[in-house]
Amino acid sequence: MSTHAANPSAAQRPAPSESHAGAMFAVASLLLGILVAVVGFFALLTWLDARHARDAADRAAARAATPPAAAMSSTGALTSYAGAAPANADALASSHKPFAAELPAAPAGPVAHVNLVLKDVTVQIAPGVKYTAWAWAGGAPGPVIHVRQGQLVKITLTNRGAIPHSVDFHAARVAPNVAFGDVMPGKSVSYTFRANDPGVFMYHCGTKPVLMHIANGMYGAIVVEPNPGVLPKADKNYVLVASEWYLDSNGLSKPAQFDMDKAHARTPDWMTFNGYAGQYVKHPLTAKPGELVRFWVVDAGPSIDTDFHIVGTVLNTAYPFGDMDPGRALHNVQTATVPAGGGAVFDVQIDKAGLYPFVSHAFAAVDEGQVGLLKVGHVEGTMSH
Ligand SMILES: [Cu+2]
Repeated sequence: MSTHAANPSAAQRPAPSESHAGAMFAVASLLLGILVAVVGFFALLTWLDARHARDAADRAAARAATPPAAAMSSTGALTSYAGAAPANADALASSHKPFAAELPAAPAGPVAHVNLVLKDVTVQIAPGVKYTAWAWAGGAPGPVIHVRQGQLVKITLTNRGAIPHSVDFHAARVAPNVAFGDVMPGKSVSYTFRANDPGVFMYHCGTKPVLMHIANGMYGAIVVEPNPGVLPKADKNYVLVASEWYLDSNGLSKPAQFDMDKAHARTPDWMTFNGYAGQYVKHPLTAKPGELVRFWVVDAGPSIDTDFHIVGTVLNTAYPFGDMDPGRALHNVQTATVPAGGGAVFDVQIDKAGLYPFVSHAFAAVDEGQVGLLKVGHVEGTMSH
């Protein structure tokens, strides 16, 4: 042990000797040497680690490039039938009777009786495009149901299809294992719930595989009208149910059926409001200038959100996610997302006469049919977006 270090007074010397400076230099050099060695060691570790990571990445990439035979699905080679149309598509679009978007009246009295009858039917989802659907009351979406907040809703589901089905109401707070169970072909089942939550909600078949049952047309909307005085009175009320269709053929010569690979890849052939591509382009919804128009929108999916937008105006009031508390509403927004399995309500007031397209502004959806027109005032002609 150095006497300098052992003697506290040594560190206080005003002028250290030559030998002391030399010792300090030697110690500093040693420390520097150790530091270089340590830094070098960690650099080596880092390099090894990076090389290991790169090797792992290379191995993963190689695995991805050569998947085992069982995992080799047709993803990436799916055939799209988007836009398939017969020569007389325009005439068919004109003669098509559009799904009634007008909100029906809510039943009077304390109980709302809802009868849903399920059938296997062939529906049209675009001009000349047929699809083998599982649907309620003859089409997809199922009937628009309108009840008042606080009403008791009595659901009766009758299965006239070939396989078991069920019905799940998003407006209900009930034990799903009790209420939403499967109904065998030829049978009926009933359950009740109190519609305490206002808004617009999806209902759908919840039988496995749910993706297939929804995609095949087993969905609809229920509007639970908020208590009187909560919302400003609307002059027009329209209900739109957005959905996707996944086809195994173009559906022109024979009805198309569900394609699970496309549904998993979320690459629909058609996307619609109320089940039929572009039906409100040929048959616009209407309003007078200055009227308050309320859209009750559900996105049935099964998998893709709807980004609701009206071209040429701004949504005066949006009730996102169907939360009908006016204190939480949004004002003057351009586009609002309605999630798959969710709902939202939009109020618009348009002063200038014209044709105003309503779309999902995720624009692939427009190309695939999720577009309609709101015709304000007396306007000639039509347009699509
Ligand atoms: Cu079903």
